[in-house]
Amino acid sequence: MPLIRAMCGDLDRDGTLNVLDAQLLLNHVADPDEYPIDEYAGDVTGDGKIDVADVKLLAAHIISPEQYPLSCRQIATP
Ligand SMILES: [Ca+2]
Repeated sequence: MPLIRAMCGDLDRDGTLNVLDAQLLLNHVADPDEYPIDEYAGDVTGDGKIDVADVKLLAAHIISPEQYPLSCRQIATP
């Protein structure tokens, strides 16, 4: 069975990007211990850390995907 990687920005892993994903990311930024997330999916700016910039980009992307593309880092596959 192949390993299924989280989709960039899809924090609730339901296969779509919507406001619930942005809410989860915001919750995580506010309290990382209480709201753990997939770090690959959450770092939508691709700078190696998850902060308010990721929340803003994800929210902008949900509204206008073509204008605000996500750029999660590529992770080397074994
Ligand atoms: Ca980031």
